[in-house]
Amino acid sequence: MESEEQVPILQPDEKLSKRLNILIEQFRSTYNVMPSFFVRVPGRVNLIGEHIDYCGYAVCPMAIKRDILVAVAVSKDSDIHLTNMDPKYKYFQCSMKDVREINSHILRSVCIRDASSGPDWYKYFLCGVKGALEVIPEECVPSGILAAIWGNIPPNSGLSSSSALVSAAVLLTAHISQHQLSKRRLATISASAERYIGTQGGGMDQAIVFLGKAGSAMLIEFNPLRGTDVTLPETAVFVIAQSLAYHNKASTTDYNLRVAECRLAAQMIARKRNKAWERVQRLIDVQESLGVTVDEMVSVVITDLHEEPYTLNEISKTLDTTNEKLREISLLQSFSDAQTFKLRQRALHVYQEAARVVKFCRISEETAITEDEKLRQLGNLMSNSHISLSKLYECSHPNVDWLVDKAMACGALGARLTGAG
Ligand code: ADP
Ligand code: NG1
Ligand code: MG
Repeated sequence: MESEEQVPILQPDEKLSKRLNILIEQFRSTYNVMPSFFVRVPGRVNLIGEHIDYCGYAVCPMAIKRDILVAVAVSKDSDIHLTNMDPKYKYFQCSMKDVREINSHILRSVCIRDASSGPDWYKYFLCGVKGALEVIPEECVPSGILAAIWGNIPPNSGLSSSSALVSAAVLLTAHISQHQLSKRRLATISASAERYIGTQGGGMDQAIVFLGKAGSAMLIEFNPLRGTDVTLPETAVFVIAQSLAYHNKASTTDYNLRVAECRLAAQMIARKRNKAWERVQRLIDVQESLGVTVDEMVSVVITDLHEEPYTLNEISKTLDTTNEKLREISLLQSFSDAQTFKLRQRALHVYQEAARVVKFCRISEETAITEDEKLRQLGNLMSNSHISLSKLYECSHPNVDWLVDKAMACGALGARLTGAG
């Protein structure tokens, strides 16, 4: 019997059945056998709560219909074979043993060293297989896997095509090994697995992929991971537009730099407030150790952190440590010696964005205000989120800002970038 905790069985409608038949044909013509099962994993749009999951704060995404579909069967040899419906993603084959044994640092560095266009597509799949193999007993896993992939989530558009692919690989590896894992476990494994690509993501994307429900957005909270349905006003319409500005997170340091800035900001505040900073990893940790609200953290940030960018030397001096130790416990990735860190701006964004998420969910469920007023308030929160991402977090792009301005000029109640930017 299916439980709430387990991934539901796919119930294809007419449109999906047509796609499955096309995928079966690709599978059969490539491997000369029929697939034995399929997995389907959605993309997501984040409504609010951007760049705060890795700081420990709740986010509010929803799953979308665009997906990654994979047809799968056991392979008689000991290899993973991958074919893709899109010819730009070339056929790939490697041994299961290599994926099992590959050192995570090697997979990560191999990926980072790739061209500026980002890691080869199959590496996202291998991250997922590797993540699953780490928790499934070796004797349960078949010697090899045949897979045919078909995705229609526009890549690099903030809709998390990569997490859908990684999560699909985790799910199919578990299923082919007859190893049942709960949705929450799959989400956690997928979040860790995707970090092998080189980015220190917070887990929002993989969580909504598995926990999301049709017809509602979801408040995703971390540690422990949990999802609560958020019912949006019936008249709310969300339009997703793509700026066509391209930026691959995995081949640049920008994303991890923001993660590091948040960690350093948390450690600096902890130190200034006489807390043991070495144990502080996330901005939520320091909030909890001070026992104050996120709103109060805004004043703490303004008091404790200055506006000018920090050098590593200044941070080490304040924390009474060395640059080497900081590189090891706080940066977790090499940055040039000239790198500076905008601690105040990043921390301000995080605490204010965390407060916006709480308000967004509260207003969505509010019964004492009119529908129009609800929409107006939700729209305002989304627009304020965008301003913060653009000005304090500096992760927008002129094309995205242009789209936001145009949307507002056309009568939208709010507009913002979604995803990492
Ligand atoms: P996002 O997750 O925002 O879409 P990323 O840069 O994180 O952007 O991931 C995009 C990458 O994921 C693509 O460059 C490609 O390597 C991989 N990918 C996405 N969709 C597919 C697909 N349908 N088939 C193969 N690889 C895909
Ligand atoms: P994108 O780049 O949109 O998939 C990334 C992270 C999320 C979150 C957002 C910013 C991964 C896989 N995803 O999402 O965890 O931090 O940026 O809110 O790293
Ligand atoms: Mg991605």
